[in-house]
Amino acid sequence: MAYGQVVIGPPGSGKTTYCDGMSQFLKLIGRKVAVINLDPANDALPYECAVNIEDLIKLSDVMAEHSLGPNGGLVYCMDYLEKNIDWLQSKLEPLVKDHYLLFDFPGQVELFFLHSNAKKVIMKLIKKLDLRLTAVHLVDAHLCSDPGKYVSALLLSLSTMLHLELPHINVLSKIDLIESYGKLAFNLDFYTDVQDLSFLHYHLDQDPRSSKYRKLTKELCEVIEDYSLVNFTTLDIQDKESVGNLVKLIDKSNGYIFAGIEGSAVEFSKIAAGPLDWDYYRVAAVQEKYMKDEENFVHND
Ligand SMILES: Nc1nc2c(ncn2[C@@H]2O[C@H](COP(=O)(O)OP(=O)(O)OP(=O)(O)O)[C@@H](O)[C@H]2O)c(=O)[nH]1
Ligand SMILES: [Mg+2]
Repeated sequence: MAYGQVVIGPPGSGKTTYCDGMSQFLKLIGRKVAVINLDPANDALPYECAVNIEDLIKLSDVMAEHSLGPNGGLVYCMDYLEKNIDWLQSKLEPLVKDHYLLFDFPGQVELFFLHSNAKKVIMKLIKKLDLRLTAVHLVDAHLCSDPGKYVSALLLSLSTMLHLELPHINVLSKIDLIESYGKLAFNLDFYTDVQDLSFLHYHLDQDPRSSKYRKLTKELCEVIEDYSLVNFTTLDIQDKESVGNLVKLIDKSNGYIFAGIEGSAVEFSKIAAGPLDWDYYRVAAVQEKYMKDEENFVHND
């Protein structure tokens, strides 16, 4: 069994930089990390990659051979990867024994909420190699500076979560730059917690383009709230504390924190479903305190 992350998000949201920074951080805390580049358009990789899709198929070849543009070419490459999943499986087999895996995916978001190839690749790997993966969905924090773009980011995050069906963490990336886009209409908590989107309506009305779609946007916001699935955490990839907090969240979501627990699943569920010792002690402590207080009270009398 191996643990890892599927790093996805719109173009330029920081996926490749994230894989680089995250692998450095994880190595610093003592994990063996393998970064797998599944973006055939990634030509200048900042990290040393353990597996590179370029060794299987090159985007430039696909575009030339099939007269496709870069986006069509990428869909073709994902399709080709799915058909040749054995190639990827054989490359990953020696790594899964002791490595933590980071998958760097392309930024074409339609691959993750519309087409099924990328999802099938992930699902096949999970099944064949017994992987525990979390989808880390990066969205540029810049989108918070415009209410219309923010609603799009929410919709994209929701559709990706529903499509991929993986443990999922949405991240507002490049949070260090947020102040450079001017003052936000709300506190950052509003954008990360996604609690009450009705507050956005006033701001959407200020823009004549968005006010035209007021009713549609209102309905979309209601859909997002009804599902109640989307929230964000923030990330500045150069800040160790920020990366560390995200690692804690990811470790909880894919079960890495339980990796050290010995014993079978049955034993584990016995512990999980067992009586809560701490509750007993808490009650006992409260009772003790209560009795002492009463004693003092009686003495003072
Ligand atoms: N300030 C800041 N810049 C960042 C951060 N993360 C990424 N960047 C910058 O954002 C730009 C795009 O980053 P990439 O890692 O190439 O983004 P990507 O999502 O892999 O892009 P595609 O693969 O083309 O979809 C680069 O110039 C990075 O240096 C961050 O946390 N803070
Ligand atoms: Mg990239």
